[in-house]
Amino acid sequence: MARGKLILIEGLDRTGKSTQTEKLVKSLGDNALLVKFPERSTQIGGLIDQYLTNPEFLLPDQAIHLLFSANRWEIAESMKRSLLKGQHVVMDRYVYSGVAYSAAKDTKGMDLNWCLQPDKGLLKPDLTLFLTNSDSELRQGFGEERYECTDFQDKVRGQFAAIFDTLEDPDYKSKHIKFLDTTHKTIEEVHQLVRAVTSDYIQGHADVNEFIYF
Ligand code: 2DT
Ligand code: MG
Repeated sequence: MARGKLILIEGLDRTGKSTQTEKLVKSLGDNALLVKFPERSTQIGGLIDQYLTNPEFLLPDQAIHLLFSANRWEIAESMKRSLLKGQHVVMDRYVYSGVAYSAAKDTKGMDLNWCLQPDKGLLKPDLTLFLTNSDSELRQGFGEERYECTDFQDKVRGQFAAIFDTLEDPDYKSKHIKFLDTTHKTIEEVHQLVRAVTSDYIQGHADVNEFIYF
């Protein structure tokens, strides 16, 4: 039996990732599973949730970085089992967010390469849809969590660009990463795009069974 595909929707805050991952999973039917990172319901996820929601809950930048990665490792085996059973797994954020948000802090020694190391060996997405949006109203209305402010988001945007321009393998990038500009598009229009790109990929790679790893 063909394995399922590992599909990732990535981007900055408020670009519509959660809405689009939910709609994509629904449109793929019974055969798809949604995984959101950070997964806040696990023990490690509980610590991450406290860090994000409570400004007084302090952790060194290195420590919280490793917890975000550990949160992916906690779920890695069960994700792989689902894929092997033929289920598609659709993720809302993953390794690229892990690297971009931490590297955006400019902490000494925490460059892109350092940030990627703890995720080495995790499954790499078959398809990443990176959502960008330059609607100006998105620059207002951030929530209350750590990282949700315009200055920091601008730094994260720069780090995402650096990952895709300098860190990621160009051959992998051209085959497995698609950039979708959602500016001035409705939720439904973006969904149709996401759906089209995803079904093209799934059909075009139906017989590919080997996994790719970070
Ligand atoms: P949500 O708003 O999507 O719940 O994310 N983050 C996320 C990191 O700093 N490192 C990671 O590895 C991941 C997956 C992005 C909460 C915040 O957590 C950040 C925003
Ligand atoms: Mg958020």
